[in-house]
Amino acid sequence: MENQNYKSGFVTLIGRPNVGKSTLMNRLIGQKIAITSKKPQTTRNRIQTVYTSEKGQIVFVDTPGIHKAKNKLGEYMVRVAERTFDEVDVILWLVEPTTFIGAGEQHIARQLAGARVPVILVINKTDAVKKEEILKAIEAYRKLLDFAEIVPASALKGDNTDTIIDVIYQYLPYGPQFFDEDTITDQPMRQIVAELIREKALNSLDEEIPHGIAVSIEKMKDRGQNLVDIEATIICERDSHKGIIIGKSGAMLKKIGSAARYEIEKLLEKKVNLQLWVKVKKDWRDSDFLIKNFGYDK
Ligand code: GDP
Ligand code: K
Ligand code: MG
Repeated sequence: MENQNYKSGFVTLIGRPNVGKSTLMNRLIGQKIAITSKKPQTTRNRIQTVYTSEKGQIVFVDTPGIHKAKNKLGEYMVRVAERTFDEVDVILWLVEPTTFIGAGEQHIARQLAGARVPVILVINKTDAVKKEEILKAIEAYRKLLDFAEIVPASALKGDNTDTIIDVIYQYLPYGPQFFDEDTITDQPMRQIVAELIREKALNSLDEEIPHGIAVSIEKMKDRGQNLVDIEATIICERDSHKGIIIGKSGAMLKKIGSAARYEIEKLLEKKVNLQLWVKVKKDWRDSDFLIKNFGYDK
């Protein structure tokens, strides 16, 4: 039966790299779909997830951060983030809990000034600062743009994140249920697995290398008896990087592999036999073909 009070729509998460967009989305839907890390430009794709409740259905769109592009992959990532502005019902803009409004925020504010949809500002990472700082940040941002609402929260701890859901519902239009209740994401399982391996590599490796890596799944096959065989390749840009990723007697690759296996087993709820390889593909981030090939294409 049609429910007249049912609401549904699309909500995009935007903001500078590392403000916690992916952490917040995972928190709101209660499952880890988007990978997160301390490093900027962790999210490369546009990832859609679905939150369903009795009140309605919220489709979250997690985007790469908005930053200055240095290569084709970077340009692609910014395009993905900015294009979503016009396609959604509500914009969630995440910022750090400070009064310093930098060039990055100014740029986003200018982009949003013309937005036709409500913009909810989330002042994230409130767990990391004193209460006065949060109040000052709210005051500073209030002057920047005409926000529908300003919500302080901690995506990491889950503080006040329920309020974010309530506020979104307030601004979401009435509409039908788009997806069935079991739908969590539009990401194919292979892509999530590849991203989890990339996350473990990001967490284990030093600054320079991670930006230049991609992960490709060569094989993912259910062997029965609750066991899945996965073969994956970590692609990097230099021979020297390959050496670092493999590590002394393969120690680094082993570390990445066992951390990834643990998470993939949680995701698939099956035992995983994971084999990892490392390959060099020079300058793949400037190749349209390879960018598409690694699934960064929409
Ligand atoms: P994104 O680039 O905007 O998607 O940011 P991520 O979700 O990848 O998070 C970047 C870093 O900030 C990670 O190390 C997160 O653990 C951390 N982070 C995210 N939310 C919070 C928060 O509420 N509090 C604190 N202290 N750290 C957070
Ligand atoms: K990040
Ligand atoms: Mg992210």
